[in-house]
Amino acid sequence: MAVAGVHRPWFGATLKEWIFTTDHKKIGVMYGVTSLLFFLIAGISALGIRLELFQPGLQYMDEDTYNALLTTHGVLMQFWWAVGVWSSFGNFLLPLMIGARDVAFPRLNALSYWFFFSASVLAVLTLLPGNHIRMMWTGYPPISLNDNVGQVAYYAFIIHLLGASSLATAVNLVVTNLRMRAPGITLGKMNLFLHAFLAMNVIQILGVPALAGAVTMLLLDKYFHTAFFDPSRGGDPILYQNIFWFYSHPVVYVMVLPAFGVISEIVATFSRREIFGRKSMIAAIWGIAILGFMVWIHHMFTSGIPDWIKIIFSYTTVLIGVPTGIKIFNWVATLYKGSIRYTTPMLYILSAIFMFLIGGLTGIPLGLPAFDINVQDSHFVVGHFHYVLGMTVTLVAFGGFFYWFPKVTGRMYSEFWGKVALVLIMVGSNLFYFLQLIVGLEGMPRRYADYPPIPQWITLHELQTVGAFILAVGVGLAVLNLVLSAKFGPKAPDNPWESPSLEWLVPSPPPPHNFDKIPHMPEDWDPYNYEWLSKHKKV
Ligand code: HEM
Ligand SMILES: [Cu+2]
Repeated sequence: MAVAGVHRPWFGATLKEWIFTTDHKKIGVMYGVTSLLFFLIAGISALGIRLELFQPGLQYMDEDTYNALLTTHGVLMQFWWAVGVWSSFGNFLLPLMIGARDVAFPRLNALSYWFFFSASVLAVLTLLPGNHIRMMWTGYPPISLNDNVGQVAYYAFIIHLLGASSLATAVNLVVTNLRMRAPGITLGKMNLFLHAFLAMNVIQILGVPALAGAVTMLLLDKYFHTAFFDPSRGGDPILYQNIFWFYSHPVVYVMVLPAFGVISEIVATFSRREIFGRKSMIAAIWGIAILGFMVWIHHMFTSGIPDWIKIIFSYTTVLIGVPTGIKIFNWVATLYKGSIRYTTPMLYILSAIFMFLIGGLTGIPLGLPAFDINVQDSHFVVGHFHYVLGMTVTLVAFGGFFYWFPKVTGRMYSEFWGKVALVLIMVGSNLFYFLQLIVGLEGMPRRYADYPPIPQWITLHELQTVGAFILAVGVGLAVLNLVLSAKFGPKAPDNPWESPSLEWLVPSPPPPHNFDKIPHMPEDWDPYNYEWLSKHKKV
């Protein structure tokens, strides 16, 4: 069964074609390039932070610059990398996987990207000296109501642009997924990647308005003299925290659910079998999405919340470990008795599962107020979310980049350098983040540019900085591998991984309209039926 005929490469488009395109594949590539670029900028600001923390005292910058770097790092990593990178995967892959020619609203899709791009330009401008924003990614009042933290209006505008972009993308992808699946691709036969994206986009649609509301109220307080949050005029700063975390806890699942989807695809392909407990996987995705909206108070255990509320949210937080555990169990059970192929993407994904385990296991005690009040706002929390968010999302994104690289570019990456990069990333990041957990347990507060010259702390900080630089070299190698292979890599076959999932049944790179005829998927087809492919050799 051939699902696409003429091979017309779309990749060599002119600048004008890139700018005016409504092709989901080009837009996906543009998201990928933008978010990777911002990942690098955010990474470089992190190296600045780590350099300053190498020794006690202030060596390289003043506190204000430190705060600006930390804000830039946090905002870019979360919104541009951990959220933004999935717009790349979603845009490129979703229509291909469901047998559609494009998303439901292609022009809206282009608008989403250009909103994202405009926000990107504005964000880059905050790096200029007079333009710094210094209120951290959380923007808590009353600090954010002070005049010395930078332009709140500017920051709010960036968030609104991003929010509009995310909302439009989310609506677009949900409609595409639900309305445009080719005949034969039932909900039950949908890739787990698509289920994860569906849930993630629903979270965006429900959550983004809350964040937009929070920053709008902040704006009104700052410039129009309302008093939602300003305690000096009778406002309640805790109200901001509630609204902010109502979105910003679920957003961690916006970052990690797509990663779960990608993990499932890659684990299945390279174990040559369907994901163990596929239905329970789908249930777990939705369980996480729903429970994710019921745990936000765990970010506020030290904000003077009544005890009975803390207890309820402690239960819900620990409960979310159950669907999360189910997913990890199912991936491992898939590997068991699978015929595993240790390709570069597979090794990134296996490393990601390992890192997620450490991240998840540090999250559970944080969900218990009795433990959390001791480490709140310490480097322990920073270590926790760098395991789950920093490393899991990053490893999965790179695993996904390598996995779909042949499809996107029509070329192969270097297996050898992909693996070398992974070794450096794993050594560097564990040296960095594990010691961050330890120095946090010993009381190192987060967001401080300086620390007392306790000999053990100095050693722990020095080693972390060394780890951060090893990690950076690994990431640099991985990016270089992608960039150079896109130009010089050997030609890739259409389906190098021998997967029956629909995106692999079209040429690499896919032709402009993906499918000449909308495919009708036969009864015996399934994206994870690896025997199906050998019976239909022609594709
Ligand atoms: C079993 C799963 C998890 C549990 C039980 C858990 C629990 C927690 C708790 C209780 C906190 C608040 C700690 C404090 O501020 O004192 C926290 C912070 C955080 N977690 Fe998790 N977490 C889990 C998974 C994740 C995942 C998957 C991500 C991201 C992909 C994530 C990202 C974060 C972030 C970003 C913060 C800190 C936010 C900030 O204050 O700036 N967590 N986690
Ligand atoms: Cu949370």
